[in-house]
Amino acid sequence: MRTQAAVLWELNTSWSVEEVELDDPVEGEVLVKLAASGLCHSDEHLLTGDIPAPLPMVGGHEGAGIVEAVGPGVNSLSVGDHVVLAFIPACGRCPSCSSGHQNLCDLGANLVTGIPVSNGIHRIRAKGQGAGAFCLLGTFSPYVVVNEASAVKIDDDIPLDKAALVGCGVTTGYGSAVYAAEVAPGDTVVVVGCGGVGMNAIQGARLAGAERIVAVDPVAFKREQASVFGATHSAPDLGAAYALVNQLTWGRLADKAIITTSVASGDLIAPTMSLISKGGRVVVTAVAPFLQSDVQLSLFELTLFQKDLRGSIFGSANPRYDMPRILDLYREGKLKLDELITRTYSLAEVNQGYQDMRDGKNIRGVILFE
Ligand code: CXF
Ligand code: ZN
Repeated sequence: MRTQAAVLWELNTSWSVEEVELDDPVEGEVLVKLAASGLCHSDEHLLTGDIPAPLPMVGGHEGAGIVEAVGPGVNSLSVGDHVVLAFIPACGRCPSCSSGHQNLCDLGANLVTGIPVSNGIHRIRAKGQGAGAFCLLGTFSPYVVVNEASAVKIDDDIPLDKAALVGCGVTTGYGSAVYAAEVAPGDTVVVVGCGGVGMNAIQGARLAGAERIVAVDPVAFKREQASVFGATHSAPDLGAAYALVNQLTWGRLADKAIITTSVASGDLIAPTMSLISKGGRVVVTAVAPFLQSDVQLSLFELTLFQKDLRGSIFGSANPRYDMPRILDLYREGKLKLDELITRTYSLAEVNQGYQDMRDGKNIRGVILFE
């Protein structure tokens, strides 16, 4: 079929919204008509080259919609099913999936190349050339063909524009607090960076029983919004956060800190490690540029204060278990999704959406399809 898509042709340019050719689903794949796609910072990482990937690539990895056709051999989904697309597929059979770590599924190996796991052949052609689908999804298009491992069935009553956010930002943030940081009742938690992922780390920390949640962000609008999601305090930078946490905890410092800035960098590690107490943990969820390898870290404190520094992808969550569970929390009014969406755009406005993100105007921008 012919459809529209936002394609990246060259680094540090902009998304080109153009007509592309999309193939029918093959064995194990489904065609999904999307209702919405979130604008996550990782697509910006693709544009800047922080995440090195072969181009052209159709962007977008945070989508939800309705299954319109199924290929041969698909047995987990039917036409008409409402689905959220997970930015890492979960095959259910590899060592990671079968040991409860679907976020590390072996099918994720081609996440960044965007080459379909089903048969290694591009499903999309742009200007006659094979194009990848970012995170094996490519949700900057009203139609996607994805492996059934990337699609999770959800209840029909959940609004799809809200559900889309659970495909990356919500689950990543929530899981960073609940699973990666293992926030416990009574904890003091610092969340560094309050965009679409950070706000959900705040929600996850609140649901896990944190007593104090300190939101750190230089943008006043984001610090204000953080209180809507459960932050109890805020600070504009790590220096101010240290003074605040020190005073709030009578010098014991925080139990957990979660880095969810738009871009991770080595110079964030030492000041964030200094926010946590003996036996505390720092989780790095933000993505750093591929070539970034310099980190300042007090190894003395790491050992003597038994501190823990941990990376996390997809919030260390299991998409097939956690995404429907998060949507249940939303339905029960215990986790906010509506408030995450600051502005909506048409596909043609995708570059405006990213400019608004760069300008710090959005918690989440969302593309709505027809
Ligand atoms: C990213 C993580 C790095 C690979 C692409 C997707 N996560 C989501 O935003
Ligand atoms: Zn994302």
